[in-house]
Amino acid sequence: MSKPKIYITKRIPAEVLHYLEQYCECRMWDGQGTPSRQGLLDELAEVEGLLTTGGPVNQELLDRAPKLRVVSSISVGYNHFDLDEMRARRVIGTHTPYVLDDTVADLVLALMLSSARRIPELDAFVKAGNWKKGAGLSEEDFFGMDVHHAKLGIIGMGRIGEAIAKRAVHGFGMELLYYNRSRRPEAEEKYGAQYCDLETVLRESDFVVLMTPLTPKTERYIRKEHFAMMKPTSFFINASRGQTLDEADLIEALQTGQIRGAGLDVFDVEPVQPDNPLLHMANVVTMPHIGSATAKTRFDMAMLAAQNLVAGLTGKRPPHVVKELQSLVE
Ligand code: 8YV
Repeated sequence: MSKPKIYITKRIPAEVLHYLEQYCECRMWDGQGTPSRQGLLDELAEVEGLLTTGGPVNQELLDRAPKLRVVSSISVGYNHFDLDEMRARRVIGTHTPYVLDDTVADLVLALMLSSARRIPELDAFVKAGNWKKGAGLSEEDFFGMDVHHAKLGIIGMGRIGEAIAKRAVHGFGMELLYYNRSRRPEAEEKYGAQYCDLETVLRESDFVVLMTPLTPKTERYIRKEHFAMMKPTSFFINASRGQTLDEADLIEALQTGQIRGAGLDVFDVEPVQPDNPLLHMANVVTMPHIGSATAKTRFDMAMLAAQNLVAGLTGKRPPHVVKELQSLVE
């Protein structure tokens, strides 16, 4: 029997490709990054499986892929899936939860520490040769804010939220508030997290971490009125998706001193545009959407995505079908 054809939209580790080749006829994009939209659409006519990292899986793409049965994303977020279209065409969608939780949580703590202790700003100061006697600087010019024993508010207490809570409580003795659609008794028991409404989390926290997945309900979820509730000494950290907040409102909150600073791994438009005011604020630490980007975690994500794809194409139930499409495999 011939193997199902699959297309892979980015270079993946050789070991993962070898695994896939046992079960599938693989074509992999071997340029930088990912193919252009047109380049991708032109690959899909015969494809039964797609291994991807982003880019809309929508009507346009599905029309060009009449044989497609499984889309496996090398990501935990799947806001790029048009779930209604996929359900209507019985295309299974899978993602890669669990394997990236600790790596993303590490980055969130790094964003908290680097924004509160002004690490990129002061690193640039030292490297520019400005740390010298007689420069007219006082001790206070280098002051930051303490992370240890501060109050952390987590919006979105999922698996990554819990990994952040663990670090914050066990490593930094932080006090924890959280807001989530439903209560998370485990986070309450293990980390003493206190369940509050959104307003209390925003009003009382020294650090607010936004970790909610992007869905139609969470689009532009945090806006002007929410930033206005935060303390002027507080920091806002986002490692979910840029569209979970109103970026113009965040910029205004930073410009007007409503909040003290921000640590951002994600942006409304990515790659972030050079004229985005966030790139020109000393109190904002930016990263190029690399929450999960360590060699080990990216390997684990690619392997898990490959296993999901193979399972779906060989008639087995893939381990990580996204919850909205579970009905397709029941
Ligand atoms: C990126 C992420 O999607 O998993 C997610 O949802 O945001 C990230 O891991 C990943 O970088 C794409 O390869």
